[in-house]
Amino acid sequence: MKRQMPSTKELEREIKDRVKSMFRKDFEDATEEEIYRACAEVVNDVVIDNWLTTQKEFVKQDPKCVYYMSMEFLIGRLLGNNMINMRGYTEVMDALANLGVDINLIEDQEPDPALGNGGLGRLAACFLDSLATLQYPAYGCGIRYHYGMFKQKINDGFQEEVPDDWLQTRYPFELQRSEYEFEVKFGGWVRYENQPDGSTKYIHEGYNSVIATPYDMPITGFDNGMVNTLMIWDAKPKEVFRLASFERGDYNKAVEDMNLARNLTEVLYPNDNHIQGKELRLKQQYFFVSASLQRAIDKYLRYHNDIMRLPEKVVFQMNDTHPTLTVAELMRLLMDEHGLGWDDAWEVTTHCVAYTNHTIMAEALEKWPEDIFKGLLPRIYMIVEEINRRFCEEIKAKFPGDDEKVHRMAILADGQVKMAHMAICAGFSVNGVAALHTEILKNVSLHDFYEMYPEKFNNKTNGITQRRFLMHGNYKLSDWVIKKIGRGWITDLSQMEKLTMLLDDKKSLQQFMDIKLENKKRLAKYIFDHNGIAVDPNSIFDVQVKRLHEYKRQLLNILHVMYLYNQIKEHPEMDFYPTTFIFGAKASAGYENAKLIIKLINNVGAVINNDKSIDNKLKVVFIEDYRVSNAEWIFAAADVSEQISTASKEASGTGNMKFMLNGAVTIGTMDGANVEMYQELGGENIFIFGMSSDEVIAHEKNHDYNPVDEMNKNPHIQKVLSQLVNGNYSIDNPELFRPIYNSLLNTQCTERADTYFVLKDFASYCEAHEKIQEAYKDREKWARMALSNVAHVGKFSSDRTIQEYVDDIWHLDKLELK
Ligand code: NBG
Repeated sequence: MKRQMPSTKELEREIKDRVKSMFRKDFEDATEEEIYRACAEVVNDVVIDNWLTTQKEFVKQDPKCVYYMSMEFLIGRLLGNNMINMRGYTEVMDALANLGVDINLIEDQEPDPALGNGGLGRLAACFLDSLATLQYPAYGCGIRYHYGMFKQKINDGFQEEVPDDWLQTRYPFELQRSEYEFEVKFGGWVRYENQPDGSTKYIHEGYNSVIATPYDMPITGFDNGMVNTLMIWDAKPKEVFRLASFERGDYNKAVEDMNLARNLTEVLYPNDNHIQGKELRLKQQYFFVSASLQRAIDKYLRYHNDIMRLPEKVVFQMNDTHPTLTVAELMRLLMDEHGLGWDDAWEVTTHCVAYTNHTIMAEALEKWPEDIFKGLLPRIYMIVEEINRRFCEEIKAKFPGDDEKVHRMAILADGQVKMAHMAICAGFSVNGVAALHTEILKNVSLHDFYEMYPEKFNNKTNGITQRRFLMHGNYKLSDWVIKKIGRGWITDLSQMEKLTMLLDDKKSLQQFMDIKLENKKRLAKYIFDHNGIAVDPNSIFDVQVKRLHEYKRQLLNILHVMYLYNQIKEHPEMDFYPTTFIFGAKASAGYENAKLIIKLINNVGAVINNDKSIDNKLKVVFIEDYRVSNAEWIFAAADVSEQISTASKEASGTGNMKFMLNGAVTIGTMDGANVEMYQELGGENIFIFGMSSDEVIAHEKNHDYNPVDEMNKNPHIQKVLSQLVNGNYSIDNPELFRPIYNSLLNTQCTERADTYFVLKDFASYCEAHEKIQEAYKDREKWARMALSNVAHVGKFSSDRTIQEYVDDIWHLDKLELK
């Protein structure tokens, strides 16, 4: 039976009791942190009961389930999310209010678990939310990084990285499950033994190993009593005593094992759309893949005896290439531990694994040097060699005489192990994350593979969960929508369509805009408290928040701000609607160009924000430490959403959808899921600019783009570029921004200059912004555009995405819950 949250009255009592039993304090004397912990336990009580019930039904009904394999789960804070999903948010809020405490302050005590970089990790978290809400059994499998995504401090305009010690105090929403520990082995060598029956036995020796210990986190569905599990793995050394006494006095090895365990799960690599080829990263990948597969097979064999029928109950979805070792490790377990021959093991594996591609960026394609790979995973390497041998035979048979093609497609080539090639070779499904992205995969970046296995390729356009990004982040709008069209949209976002009936209702439009203003005031206060900058909530809030990457073109945005500033200075009389440009972005710690762009944004802000002569027409704000928790408030407050990547480069984007859900109007290129937003919205409710992906791809192919031409024909660009290097924005060190200037214009080497076509799209971007200015001045028209965005957001729920994965790829069984 589903357990409900207690009533407000009961909650008041329970929270007070908890504070007393946990901290031996009266409520009045408790700190906010202590109250948070008490609330977490009260909510946990309900969650745990439902978790138990779900797991019991799981055993009884024996449904097929998905293991979502991902190096990243950017789950964000759980207290608020769990309260919403258990339908007790308002009750807790009221209980706390009755006790004289603001729920926001309490929620703010929770560390924001940032076990992910950006879109890829947040997508995984949204998927788990939707799976539980749709009652599909699922496990998230990942790593319990001790330090998640770093905290960003801005010091003199520069980014500084500070470790994110989210486990400093016990995290209330995780549960260590020591009963499910497994050993994972690295290094050593493989010995063969011929068996009497003619088969060969492979024995792994001389390895180092760690114990993988899982921590389970509950993933609650919305209002259905369903609770799935996110299992994140931590590493610990084999018992020190055992090491010393059983490893034949090999003290060095004991120390090595201990260090291995200590380092393995220490930190998340802070790279988004970029691979750092570090051996430790490969170790992390194998570690969580091996542990997760062992647990999955263990669970399967507890209730079934025919391992050949594993695909009937289990599917492993590989979130990008990071967990591709799933292929070879599953083969190893099936053959070496469970006695299958190659053909049977391959049959099972290729019906259990599927692969999602999340990018076409070349620097994100995972390739491991063969020697590192072989040294670290000797048995796995042997298996990969055999997979590769058979795969190359298959290519030759299908395309006789095309040796070039075999070389291009091989898993082992040029001294490297190509992870995507293995994922596609073994996966029964290969999907992209937006329609355009999937087309580019098929026609350009994975064309060879598409020719070989057209039936594997399919599209699953990304989505987001409306429970977190509207109900929790923007409860005012959420309540208003409930008043207007009921509650159906909470689990069926397509019902937002009903809002179209309000598009000509002046009173509703006004209410809608009043809520936006309230949200802008909330953000303005946050900005004042954190940045000391006073921004006018009545100005246009024009926002770009996402990871900093040159292809996402924050540079285009800030160059345009510099241009606007010039215009306002030159033409003080010009009719300009005051605008606040808001940025938030973390740059990977080693990505110099990206970090310099952050500095540029901050320096431009410092000049503009302090220039009294422009009468507060322009403000530039860089929000420090952009993360899930402040993102929710930022989306709620945005008027304009900047989705301006170079066409073809952003596989999908998901921030674009979160803004749309909150009634911001997009300025964007025809890239990623923007294309589908455009289709849902019609051209009049979105501002599209710039080159198409076909044009970009053609320029890249023909090498015929010269940014100097763009500069020469546009005096505004000339002026802005000269201001990059004349000390305008860096008096003390006029050369500071020279690397940015060179990246755009590098006259020695035009082929590599302005890789992302910033100057090429500049004029068209300026024009689109002029249209936004015009549109915003007509307040009613703008309200209609903004509300249209909410009304047409239905497609972009992760509930829709998950249902498509289930129908086309996973074929899961729904769990029945009373
Ligand atoms: C990112 C893409 C985004 C996309 C997310 C989720 C990687 C490798 N890819 O466009 O850049 O929205 O994945 O699919 O992080």
